Amino acid sequence: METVVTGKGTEVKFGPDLPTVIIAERINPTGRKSLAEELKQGKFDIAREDAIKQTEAGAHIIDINVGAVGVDEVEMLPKAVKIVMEVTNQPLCLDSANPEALKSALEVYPYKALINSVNGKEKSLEEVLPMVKKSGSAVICLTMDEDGIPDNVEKRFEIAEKIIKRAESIGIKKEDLVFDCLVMPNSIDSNAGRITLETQRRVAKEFGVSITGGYSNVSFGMPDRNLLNIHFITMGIISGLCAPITDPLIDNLAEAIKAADFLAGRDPYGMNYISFYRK
Ligand code: THG
Repeated sequence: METVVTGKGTEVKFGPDLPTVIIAERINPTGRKSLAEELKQGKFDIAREDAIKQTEAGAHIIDINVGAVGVDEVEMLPKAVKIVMEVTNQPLCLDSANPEALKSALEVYPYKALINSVNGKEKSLEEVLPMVKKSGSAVICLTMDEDGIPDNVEKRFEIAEKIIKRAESIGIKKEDLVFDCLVMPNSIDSNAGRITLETQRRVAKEFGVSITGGYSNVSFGMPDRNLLNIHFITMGIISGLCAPITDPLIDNLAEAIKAADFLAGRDPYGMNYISFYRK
């Protein structure tokens, strides 16, 4: 099983038996006042610079989220997509809770995108899945529904099953569904990380699908967030994680991922690990 997304002349593959790929999270105004301010003024200098820096740091896929108070995502998401395509050939992950914004961004993206996201809510399934099918994109599936984010593995698993059934019923292939078992701040509930990882293992084992997640969420409210983020990603990698949404600029992250892939049997003979050190 392999999930494939594309950019200009670039193809990125990930899956349960493949090396981990990085979905770069920095183009997101949440918690970044300067970026939020810039987007409000209709400017993209920081976003452009972030796309360049993240690509140079080895990001495989670039997430674009322009959601902030005072920003019209339907107008701004496609504009950001065009700007980012000018400076990187990596595939894009179109990140919005607003289906209309996803639609307008898809209209300007001529390759196979990763849509972020659909969830188990009836409204989301009805609006987003047809868009996925029509555009031939892949999509991130959040294991939450009308009742919010379940606090237990069983319920998250059931939502994953529901999304798979609905997607397959309209002809979307399983390899185009990338499950996000929901990463929550471990500072609020000490079991948050454990629940995410256990859900991932169950979803991966039962359905054989690709797994992603907003891995930086785990460390909100704690000191040395980068340390926690690196460790949670390496723990995720042995629990089905294929493509974390994270900050590729974190020191030592790339090394840690190469090591974890090798130790988890996802880098035969350590070829990637070894060639990384030759560089
Ligand atoms: N699942 C999916 N998509 C997502 C998320 C998810 N997209 C958005 C988010 N969650 C993942 N992206 C981020 C981006 C930034 C941060 C966390 C998650 C973050 N930012 C710092 C802060 O807010 O303090 C600021 C960074 C800086 O200033 O450099 O932590 O869960 N599918």
